[in-house]
Amino acid sequence: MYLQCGKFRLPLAHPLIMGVVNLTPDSFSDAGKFATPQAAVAQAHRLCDEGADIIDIGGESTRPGASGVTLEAERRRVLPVLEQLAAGPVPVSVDTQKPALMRDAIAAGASMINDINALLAPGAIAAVAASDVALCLMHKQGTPASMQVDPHYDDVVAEVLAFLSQRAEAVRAAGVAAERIVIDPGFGFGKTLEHNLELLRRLERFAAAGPAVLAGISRKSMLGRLTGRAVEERVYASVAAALIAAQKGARILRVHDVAATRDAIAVWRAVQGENL
Ligand code: HH2
Repeated sequence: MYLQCGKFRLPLAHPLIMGVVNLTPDSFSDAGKFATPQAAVAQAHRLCDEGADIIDIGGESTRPGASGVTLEAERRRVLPVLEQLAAGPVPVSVDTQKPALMRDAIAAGASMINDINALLAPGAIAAVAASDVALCLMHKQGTPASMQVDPHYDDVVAEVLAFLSQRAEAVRAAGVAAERIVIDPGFGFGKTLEHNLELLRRLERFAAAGPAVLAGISRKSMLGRLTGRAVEERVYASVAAALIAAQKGARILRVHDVAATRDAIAVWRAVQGENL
């Protein structure tokens, strides 16, 4: 099994580590530390040195309560960084909901489009279908502005899985090869702590659905609720969550702390008897 990710073919025999670089002034997880292109590129190189298999860059914060940014502002944040990273040895994913930026990013060498809106925006599927980039389809309930107000599900696992299966089908119907599709239950996106825990507990069901599963739990508020710790002190909880997700079949771990995650995965793989 492999993921077609632009010109890269990434084996999925063991979990890949996706290192996050937020180009926003207002991300919950790193609060504007990488908002200049130089700082962002330096951070991306650091994460690659630490063992990231994919770098995810994003120019719009999606934290609960965030308001959106204009296409122009998002372009100004993302494209200069992408242009500097695209020729490197590690595939670059662009985290965006905007079809126009998806097109620009693919033209500028992005290998993956990571859409928290599961390509639901008009024109999004058409913007990506004819390329060879990987596509991450994420579930959310509501929009970042209001999603944590009162999330409700009768059966969170069944509903999120049904949504992701439908979205994967819609993308396949547009001619996208199965090897390009990734699904993500969207931890923290319109979910209570109990919803998030139930999704993690049952992650095998997503892994059994077919497409590779991405889990993005790193530093999120569910970990703050469980540990009582501030965002910058959630590395141990993040590693624990990533390891649980990996054991339950996640094939891409979206994390801020690459070195720590890589070490945990190395131990797990060794215990499984893999030759490293
Ligand atoms: N989480 C965030 C952003 N993008 N994409 C996917 N596929 N899955 C996720 O869980 C996910 C995501 C939120 O985290 P972060 O990028 O650190 O923060 P912010 O949105 O505030 O920039």
